[in-house]
This record gives sequence, structure tokens and C-alpha cells, in this order.
Amino acid sequence: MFKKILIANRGEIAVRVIRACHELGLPAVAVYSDVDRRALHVLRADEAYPIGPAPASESYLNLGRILDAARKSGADAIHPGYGFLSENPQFARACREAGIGFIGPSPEAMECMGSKTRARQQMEKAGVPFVPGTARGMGSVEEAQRVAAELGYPIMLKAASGGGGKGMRWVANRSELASAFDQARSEALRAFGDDEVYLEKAITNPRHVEMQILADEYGNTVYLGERECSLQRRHQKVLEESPSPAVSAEMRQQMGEIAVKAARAANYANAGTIEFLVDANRGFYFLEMNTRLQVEHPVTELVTGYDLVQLQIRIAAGERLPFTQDQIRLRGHAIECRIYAEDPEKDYFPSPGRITDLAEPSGPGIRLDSGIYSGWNVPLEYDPLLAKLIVYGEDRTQTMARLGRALSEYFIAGVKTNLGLFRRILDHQDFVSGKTDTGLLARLTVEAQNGTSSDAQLATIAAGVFTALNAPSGNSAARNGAGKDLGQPNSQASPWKKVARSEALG
Ligand code: MV4
Repeated sequence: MFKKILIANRGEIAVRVIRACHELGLPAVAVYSDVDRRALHVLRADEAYPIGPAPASESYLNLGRILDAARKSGADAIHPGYGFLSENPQFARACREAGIGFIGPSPEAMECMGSKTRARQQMEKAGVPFVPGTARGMGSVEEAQRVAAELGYPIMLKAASGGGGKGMRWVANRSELASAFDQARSEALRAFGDDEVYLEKAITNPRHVEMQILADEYGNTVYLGERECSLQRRHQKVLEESPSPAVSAEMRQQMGEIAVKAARAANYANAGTIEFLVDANRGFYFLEMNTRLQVEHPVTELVTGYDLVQLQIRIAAGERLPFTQDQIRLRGHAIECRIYAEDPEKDYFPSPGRITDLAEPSGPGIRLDSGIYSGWNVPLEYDPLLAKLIVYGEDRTQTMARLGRALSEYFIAGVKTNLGLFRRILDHQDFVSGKTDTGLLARLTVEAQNGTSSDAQLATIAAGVFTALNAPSGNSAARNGAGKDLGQPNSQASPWKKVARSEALG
């Protein structure tokens, strides 16, 4: 086993990894930028090293400074968390060359899945179904037009180096293709330094369902069930759950076996996620592989009972998977809400600042993975994720009730948050009945603007998930039910409760 682990990250995920280290009896080393000197992950670590100024490019993305901190501290392994350097093969390789364990997959596996066209070629060889389209970049508009005509419109143009929606274009018909192709190419070049663009058949109102896998370095690979991740805004996930309301036991097994096949094709070791698009007929297609621990990993931890971060560390240290596929049992239901410092009045624009008051939920079925404390200043330089509220229950109904109760206990003051959004999701009939497709958040936004949806607006939404990307921000007071507690679930609390709460907090 490793002797000491450095966490090359910040915020709630750094705190999460520190907890796993401590449970394994290992000291944890934090790194921090100038604005994170007093961040929670620094307070919780056993040692902490400054790595530079606030901009991530000069601190959390600086390979040299992080490796220096590892050497100085005597850490013999690095956990990259998610984001930052977690999927950077150069970093994984630099760790290898420095004799420091990288807690994640090999640089070769990252490279194999890093290019979407390369990944699609691998999946084709392995017999993994992927969204119909090409497995190589399009050399010219003419070539794209030829292939698109064969596939049939609508189609999607995607950047081979892309992910998270950048360099992606929906093309409804032939007349739109030429300009969309040029746009996708230049956006891809700007964002990824690579203008390779390929083509997929477009799937309307898909669900995003992903399968968690774990693999050790001896060829043992298992799947740990799926996560439903369709509730997103601008390609940013808002709420995830496991199991998915759209996945039957039979479909889970098929999807799981295909995910294992995909991971094996990349010679994958450690924790990873296979993303699928699910169409209206519950057909599913490989989309991409995430070669890291994901933000939403806790929902899988709750329904499987396994600690994915501890398992990542043990696998990277050369241990074998301590269980086989048939020993894995899924039990109960888990929902995760991502609590962001965002202003619902300003179209969920990041809203950094000082946390002046904080009351956190607890009790049966509640897990809070938080990176904040009262008095701390949320910096504006990074992703505004404050905390993840993860709720567990014996079934979806109980979990929803617990989530509602937990939201009523949760109070964050000083920064605007998206907490109020989750009450509205919980109150929406489509969420309650499990119709958690990628259009739901857009429907919710439109309905909140008007009290209810007009036929014309519903037609706009039905036109495709892309409405979600461009939904008008509209009248924000109406959207959030007005009131001075805007964005907080506590807005229905009685006046004395509010007074009691603020006195207790003061
Ligand atoms: C698609 C698609 C429809 N058809 N691909 C969005 C992010 C990226 N990871 C993949 N995405 C999509 N790919 C085809 N062929 C629709 C989306 C999409 C989406 C997918 C899952 C959840 C939310 C979404 C929001 C907009 C677009």
C-alpha cells in the first residue's frame, strides 16, 4: 500500500479523497492556490503545499508544481480527483516517470478513450454498439454531406477531441451542414487545438445513462450499476440518481456487460464510466468513456455499499478487486443534487462570495459531500460547486421524501445558490413519474415563467433537447416563486422559524 497520498484537486472532491485516505490509515497531502489557503480541503489535510496563483493554469493544472509538492511531501501517489489533470495522459505519464503512483488509469487507456473517433474505432472492433455515424474525421463538407445523406437527417457534428458539448452542432437538414461544419471545426480548434470533426445520427430527447465500472490490473473488470444523468443545464449535470427509472434488470445486465467489454477493449484499470445515450425505445449506444472518478460517484457508492475511492487507491497500489460480479448487489435508491453557487435570478450565473450562514441537513439517509464552511469565501476562479447532497432510501419514493425533508433543513446564506431548483424538480410530475429525460429542466423553466406551459412552448421543447441549451432566462422573479429567500427551499418556512433559525445561526 502507498505511504502517503497527495490530492491534486480542491473543494468537495479533495475532501472526499482525504476521507478515503484517512479511513485507509494514510496521511493526505493537500495542494492549494493563493485563494484556497483557507479552503476546507487544506484544513482537513495532514499537510498542505502552495502551488501558485489563483488561475488554474498556474496552480491546479501546473504539472511541475504538483510533482514538486509530491516530492517535497514524500507522497508516493497522487489522486487527481475529477477535472483539472484527471484525464491528462501527460500528467499520468509524468507521475510514472517520477516513480509516483497515479490513482487512475494508465496514460495509454486515457489516450485510447480521449479521442472520440479513436474510441469509436476501438468499440467497433470490440463489438460495442455506438451511435450510428463515422469512426473517423470528415475531410471536407462534401464528404460530410455524402455520409449525412446515407445516415439521414438530423445529424450531429462532434469534435473528436470534444466532450461536454463543445464543438457539437445539431444539423437538421442538408442546407445547414456546410456552415455548421465550419463552425464546429473552428470551435473545436479553438477549444481543443484539434479541428477533427465527425458525424453521428442525432437522437432526439435522449437520456444520458452511464455505467460505473471497476477494473484491477489483473484483467478483472466488473460493473456497478448505472446512473441516470439526464437532468442537465448547458451540459452541466444538476441531479443524478441510481438506479435509472428507465433501466430494467435485463437492460442493466446488457448495458453492464457491454460496458465491461468497452473497458476491456481499452485495457482499462481503475474506476471508469461508460456513457450511453438511450433513445425513446430504450435502445442504448456507447457515447464516450470517462477515464476518471466522476462527480456523481456517491450514488453508486450508496446503492452498492462500496467505497469507490478506497477501491481506486487499492487497485492503483496493485491489489486485486476484492469481489466478483456475482457478489455485487444493488440495493435501494440514491439521488444526488449538485449545489452550486449560482444566481437563479441571473440565469444561474456563478455567484461567488462569502458564506455568512450555513445549516446543513443530516439524519436518516443523508450524505453531504461539502467543500464549504461558514465564513469561507467562495472564489470566483473555479467551478462553483459548493456541495453534493446525496440521499438514500429503500426505494425511489422514500428517497424523494427524504430529499424534500433534507432540502427543508438546508440553508446557505451569503451566496446565491440553486437549492430552490431541487424543490421544484421534486414537485414536478414528470420527475415524480421518472420521466427524467434531457428536456425536463427546460420544461420546468418555461412552466415557472408562466405558471404553466403553453402549447407553443411545449412544441418548442419537443423540437429537441437543444432548447435546453438556449432556454430564455425570462422573468426570474416569476421563475423562482419570488420572495426574498429566492433560490432557497426555506422560502415557505413560517416567520418564526426564520427568526429562530437566524438567531440560532447568529
Ligand atoms: C448527442 C445527442 C443526440 N444525438 N448525440 C451532449 C453532451 C455530450 N456528452 C453528448 N451530448 C449529446 N449527444 C447524438 N448523436 C444529444 C446530446 C445532448 C445531451 C445528452 C445527454 C444529456 C443532455 C444533453 C443535452 C443536450 C444534448
